[in-house]
Amino acid sequence: MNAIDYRLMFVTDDRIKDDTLFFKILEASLKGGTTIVQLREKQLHTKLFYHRAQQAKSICETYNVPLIINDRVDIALAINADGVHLGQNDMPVNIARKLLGENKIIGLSVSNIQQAEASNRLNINYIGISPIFSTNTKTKDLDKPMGISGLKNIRKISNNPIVCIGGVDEKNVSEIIKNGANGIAVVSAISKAKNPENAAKYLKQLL
Ligand code: TZP
Ligand code: MG
Repeated sequence: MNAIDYRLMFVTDDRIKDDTLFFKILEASLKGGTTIVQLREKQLHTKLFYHRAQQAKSICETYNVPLIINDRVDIALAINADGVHLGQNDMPVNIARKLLGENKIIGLSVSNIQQAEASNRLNINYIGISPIFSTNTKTKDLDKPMGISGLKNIRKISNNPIVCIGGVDEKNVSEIIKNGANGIAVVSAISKAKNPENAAKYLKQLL
């Protein structure tokens, strides 16, 4: 697999129901310099999720940016996405790897040092520290924020690239990168910005 640029992951905002707006924001984020997209849908039925994924894939291809799918290995396979992002309670990594093959990206959320240690023994491409700071965007199954001290501890022991998610914005991005993360993953800092393209551009500059 080519080296993946994890610097700026845009995680799509499933609060946006209107498809036109949803894809407008996705495209703006790509114009602004998003380096990888994670399609995250917690509420859509499978058929609608699949259609959003198909469309997202075609937009990401135009910008030559990889698209990964949150939770759903089946949808990643169906649209030939570049990979998946899995949580601790999603499909086991070894099974996802079997299904996806060696050339796809698998990201895994970790919320503590034990999970990060265990992830060193898994066939994954990156870990997501989840959450690094507090956030209102995700309310279900959210662990305690790990903060910069958590990031530092995980950096010391992890073999994998690290992406930080949760409450990341232009005010804290520099500190995250300074402390060893390879990238940030954001929802609101782009999706809720007045101008999502400029927001992505600004975040990218800070990376
Ligand atoms: N996983 C951990 S925190 C989070 C997810 C999907 C939400 C991040 O959203 P925001 O708006 O960037 O804080
Ligand atoms: Mg999940």
